[in-house]
Amino acid sequence: MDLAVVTKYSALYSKPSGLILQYGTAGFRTKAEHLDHVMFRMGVLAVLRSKQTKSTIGVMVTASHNPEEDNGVKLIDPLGDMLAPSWEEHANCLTNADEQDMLRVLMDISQREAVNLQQDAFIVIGRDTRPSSEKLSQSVIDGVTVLGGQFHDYGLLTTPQLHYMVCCRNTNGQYGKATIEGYYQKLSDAFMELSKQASCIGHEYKSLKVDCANGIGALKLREMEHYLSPGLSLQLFNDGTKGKLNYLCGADFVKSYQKPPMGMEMKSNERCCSLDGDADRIVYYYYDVEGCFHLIDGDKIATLISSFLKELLLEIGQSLNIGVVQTAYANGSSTRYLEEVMKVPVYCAKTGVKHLHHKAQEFDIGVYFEANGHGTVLFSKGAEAKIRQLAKELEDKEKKAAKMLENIIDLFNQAAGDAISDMLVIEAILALKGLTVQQWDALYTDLPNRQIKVKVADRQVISTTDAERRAVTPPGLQEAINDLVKKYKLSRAFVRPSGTEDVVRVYAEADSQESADSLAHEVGLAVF
Ligand code: 16G
Ligand code: ZN
Repeated sequence: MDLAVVTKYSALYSKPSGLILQYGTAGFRTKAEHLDHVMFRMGVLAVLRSKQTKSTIGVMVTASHNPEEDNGVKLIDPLGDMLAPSWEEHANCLTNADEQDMLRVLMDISQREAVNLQQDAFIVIGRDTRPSSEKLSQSVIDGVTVLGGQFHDYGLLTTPQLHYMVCCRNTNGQYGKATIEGYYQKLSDAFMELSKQASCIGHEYKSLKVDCANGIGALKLREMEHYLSPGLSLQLFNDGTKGKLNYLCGADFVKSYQKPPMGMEMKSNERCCSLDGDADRIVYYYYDVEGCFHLIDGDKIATLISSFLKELLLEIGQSLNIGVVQTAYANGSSTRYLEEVMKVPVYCAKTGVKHLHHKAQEFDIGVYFEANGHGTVLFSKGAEAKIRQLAKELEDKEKKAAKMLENIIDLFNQAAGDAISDMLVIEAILALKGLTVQQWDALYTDLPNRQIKVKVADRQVISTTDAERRAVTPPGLQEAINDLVKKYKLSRAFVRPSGTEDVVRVYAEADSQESADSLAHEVGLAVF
């Protein structure tokens, strides 16, 4: 195979002059019309990565919660996880190379990574429902085939479903079958088993209202619905038949604005949830009888899940260690509750799923969630084997607990945070524990908080340490934040450059909403 063949075709996918993009926390993202060359080149890069790892690699075309006009692409590594950091660098070099430098960059990557160009390559591709996604995924396919790579195009898929497919294909089907039916079957089997256990206890599933952000989640939940019947009945809103993707709806909107999505019919005390545009995030919420809106974010999801897992481990008498991984955005009340009431160790990682995922791999059971609703639970190989063995060996109450744990393992998508899988886990836990959404919400009270964005000339002048909780540069900024924080009770604030937008993000929390708002505002001014 000769790399020069790439240059023959790449001119067809011309790079807008002067455009420089960075493979950020979730791959490349920008306006869809600027992405043709990126897609072609990422198809080529996926082939090199596949040859190097002798594994199937995934390419997902999506811009998640971004506006419909945007798009993006990310590569999925052999175990279904995010692309290795050294290859993110290669992705940057390749994407930003001028046409005449393409061959040199490709040769450089192949040499440095010792890629055997004669090795076979296999790529799987998925895309979200954006109008631009179909054409852009065709450009990925062109990049794959130009280097002789084989591929399977799954077409419309949620991001976590593609992670699942990659994981299945590289583990000889041990993780599951690499088809959409395989995914539905695996999750619904585990869910229905838990459902039986819940009805033994006398609790039934009820219906759940789901805001699908006018995205892929709606299509996939429609396909999955009959697998869940007669367990859970779903009422889908913002299913893409009328509204625009992510516009005034979806998990990111609900979390950021702390209000319900447009188009959702909510009655008081009804359990509702929102997915984001590629269905890897979920948040829950409800209106109380006084008409007050309550958001149940990723922190409270992590708390519900880890307390349930801890209870089950106690019942089976195993001292497997559980760790919870959060980011700096985690509400201070959640961290305090986990550490002081639940006595679970909590760790803070940098924003972006790859950082949390990495840290969570250190535990027998690693629970990780970002406050924005992105997360999952990882079980170490040893912990999983132990639990499966106990589910066979134990008796009575202990056996039941071990079986529940076994089903929970199968219900989680361990390759990536997955809104559909997380939703089913949450629904199962609520039913098994007989908890209402209000009781879940009452575990602790969130500290009032505020997030704002600040536009600056160069956001990279801000650098941080301590998992983004402290600013290192520019000089004096952290001292200024410290002084402002001292003015308020129960307060905390930090700043960080966004990895997906050209802005600096400011987070503040304090004992009242007024205090959180004014602390965020004052810290925002200090950033200039
Ligand atoms: C991306 C990340 C998400 C993170 C967000 C932060 C993945 C798959 N997605 O969407 O986890 O919360 O970026 O965005 O890692 P920001 O850097 O603009 O604040
Ligand atoms: Zn997403």
